[in-house]
This record gives sequence, structure tokens and C-alpha cells, in this order.
Amino acid sequence: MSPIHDLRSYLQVLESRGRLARINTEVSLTHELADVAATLARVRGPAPLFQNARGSDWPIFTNAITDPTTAALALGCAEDEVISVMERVLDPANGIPPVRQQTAAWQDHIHTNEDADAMHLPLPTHSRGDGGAFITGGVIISKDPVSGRGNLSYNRMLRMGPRLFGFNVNEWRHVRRFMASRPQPDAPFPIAIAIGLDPAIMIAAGVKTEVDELTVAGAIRGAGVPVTSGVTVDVDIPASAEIVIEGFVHPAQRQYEGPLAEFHGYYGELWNSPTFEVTAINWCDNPIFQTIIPGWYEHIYLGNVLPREPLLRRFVRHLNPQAHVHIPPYGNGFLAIIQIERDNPGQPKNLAMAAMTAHINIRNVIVVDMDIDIYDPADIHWALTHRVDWTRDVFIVSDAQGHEMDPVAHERGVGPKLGVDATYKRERREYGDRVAYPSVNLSKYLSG
Ligand SMILES: Cc1cc2nc3c(=O)[nH]c(=O)nc-3n(C[C@H](O)[C@H](O)[C@H](O)COP(=O)(O)O)c2cc1C
Ligand SMILES: [Mn+2]
Repeated sequence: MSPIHDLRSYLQVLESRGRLARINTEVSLTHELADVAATLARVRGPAPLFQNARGSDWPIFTNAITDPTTAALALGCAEDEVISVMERVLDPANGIPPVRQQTAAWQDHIHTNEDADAMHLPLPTHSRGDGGAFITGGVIISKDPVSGRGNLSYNRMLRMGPRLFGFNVNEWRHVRRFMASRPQPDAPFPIAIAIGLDPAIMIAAGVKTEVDELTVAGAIRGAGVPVTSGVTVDVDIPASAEIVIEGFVHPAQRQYEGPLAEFHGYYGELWNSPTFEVTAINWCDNPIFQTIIPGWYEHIYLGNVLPREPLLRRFVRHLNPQAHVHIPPYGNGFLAIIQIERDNPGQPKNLAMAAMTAHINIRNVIVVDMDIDIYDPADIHWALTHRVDWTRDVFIVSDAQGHEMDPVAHERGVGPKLGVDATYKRERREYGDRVAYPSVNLSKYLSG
């Protein structure tokens, strides 16, 4: 049995590893909470549990998964096993379906219709470019009206009133397909939003697959996720959720929502999106609210790093079975790092070409040696500064297909891709080994 089965057991694991920061200093929901969390993510610090957010009755948790350490803790594996675990759980053959149960702790406090008040929810206005208070860390649960299978996704939701939200959904998402497949595509569509979750469910919700993403969460935990039907909507909601919002998407009742810090690292534009009408808001005793800092490390980790590193590694290992890969969160999914024991001087560029074709988003590829810490941006920069002859070691493919929201791409995602061989070319000149000082555990030296 995994020691992690809900948000609280994950917080215990984080705390036991020194990766949880209980923050008692009062913070504002407007910008300040996100500023603190974003700073912590940038320095690979502990995940904050804000216990004194102004105007909030509930503690607020964020940065569940922002780096290789928290990814490994959430998946219950070693850091160097993260990609292999993701590869295994992404295979639908390994999926474990959810298990229905009658009751859930979030049914302890049920508020339906006029009693449901979204103004009570402690929704942060995260970034300075955001157009209001958004739900960003809620997992949307829906159901295919044809097959009856469940589905998880993330859809940002702008609070527009006590029972009204915007509902952002791209054209090609499953929720959009489900709604459009009905005889009356514009009819109200039932969904639930689960907040405060086992990180296995958070990881699964970022995955693109043709099966119920809850089966991916089941595969992570080695057991079916317990689910309970909603009070006003018939979808299977994780029983361990802290807070559940239920209601109906109105596909044709549109309103402008946004901007919000987007995955590509800029503030987006307003979208003319469907709206969501609340029918119930439920929570367990003393619930913990959870959010995701938009356009920042957790957003990228769930959407672009964990779900994509397995295929990237498969493409690259087709050429070099020993290669390591990483999609660093600060590159917003557009950058890939490849690490090899360099042998054939021509191979780094081939590896970069393989990486570019693994995922459409990957635009810049840097190939480094084994003495570079691929999780440390400063080390990547060291390799770029010390091991690249820019007249020989880079190549550019112009007008390749990239992501349509890539800030460097032109129309419809067409733009450049760049490969950089940042490996040590000993055949050109021999410098010996690089200066190195092993990292020490600073708490041993700084305390007392
Ligand atoms: C934190 C986060 C926020 C996201 N926000 C949105 C969003 O507002 N609209 C959208 O269409 N996709 C958004 N996505 C992407 C989808 O939720 C995600 O790709 C998911 O896998 C889609 O599920 P589906 O394949 O079942 O449609 C977001 C992803 C993450 C990780
Ligand atoms: Mn899906």
C-alpha cells in the first residue's frame, strides 16, 4: 500500500522530508500568496501551506509538484525512477479503474443551490496580469455521454459571482468533445471540480490519454481510486477530495474570461468561454484548499514535464540507450536537456534532432555531458558558456512545426528549432576535468 492516498498523507510525507513549509505569517490572496509560492519553487524550496491567508477560513496548499524531488515523493519512487514510473502508468494496459463507494468525507458539509456561495472560497488572484480570482488547482471531472467513461482535466475557472464561473476549454479537449457529441450540444453539461487531492490524481489530470485518467492515478497507487457520486451531478468524484464544487457548463452561454498567466510564460488574452453554473459546494471538516500558481513550475510540471518525458526519452534512447533527458520547468516545455556519456562526436546533434520530433512543443535542445547537473539551470549555463563553439556546435531548422502558442513561432506554430551540442570536445583541446565541489548538507553547518 502506498503511504500516500490523499492530500493529507502527502503533506505528511513532505513534512517528514523537510519539504513542507507551514507559513503562519499573514499573506494576501492577491499576488502575495503566489509571490511567496513562486519564489519557493524557483529556489527548489519546500511547498508552502499557508495557514493564515487573509480572508480565508481554510489553509491553502500549493507547489505540490514543482521539481524532481517532489515528483519522486508524489510517485513514491526514487528521483531517477520518475520517468520510468510515468512510462509505466501512461500505458493504458497498466490502468487500474476507480472503485465506487457510498460516502465521502466531503459530504460532511453540503451546500446546494442558493446555499452554495463561491465567494466563500479562498481563490487567489495569482499573478499581476490575471484578470481576477481563478480556480487553477481544481481537477475537473466529467463523463463521456456515449461510453460513460470518466475524464479528468484542468480548466481554469474565473469567479464571476456567487454561483457563476468562466470555464476555459480548448477546442480539442475531451470535455469539449463530450459536450459536442450530444444530440443537443448546447444543453447544460454536468461536471464536478475536486480540490485538495492525492498528487497521483493531480498528475493523472495533466495526462492526455484516451482512457479515464483516474485509471492512471490508480496505476500510480497500485489500487483503484475510491470515488463517490456527486450530490447534484452524476459523475464519479475522488472520495478523498477536500472540497467539491458541482454544477453545469453552459456551452453557448459565453462570457469573456482572462487573462491568466499561461503555460507559455506570458499573460494570455481574454477568451470568450462557456460559463459554469454552481449547483453545490461541499467540503470535509476543516478542509485544505489547494491551488496551482499559473504559468509557473507546478503548472509546467503537470502539463509538460511528467506526461512528456517518457516519450522524449524513448525517442532519444532509440539512438543512445544510456541517455538521460529532462524537460526543465523554467523552459515552459519548449526546452529539452539531454545528457550523455559522449563518444561519437556527431551523435549529440542526432540526439537533438530526435528530441525535436518527440513533442511538437520542444524547440530548443541542449546536449550535455555527465558532469552537468541537468536539474540546475546554472550548470546548463556553464555548459553553454564553456563548451559551445557557436560557429560549429549549433544548428537551426527554420520553419519547423512547433506549438501554435509558442511565443517564438510565427503563424500557426511554424518557427525555428535549435540544437546545441554543449558537450566537451576533448578532440579539439584538452582542459582536464572541470572544477567541482560536492554539495554538502548545509543544515549541519549553519545551525546553532
Ligand atoms: C495547471 C493546468 C491548467 C490548465 N488549464 C487549462 C485550461 O484552462 N483550458 C484548457 O483547455 N486546458 C488547460 N490545461 C490543459 C488540459 O487540462 C490538460 O491537457 C488535460 O490533459 C486535458 O484533458 P483531456 O485530454 O481529457 O481533454 C491545463 C493544464 C494544467 C496542467
Ligand atoms: Mn481525457
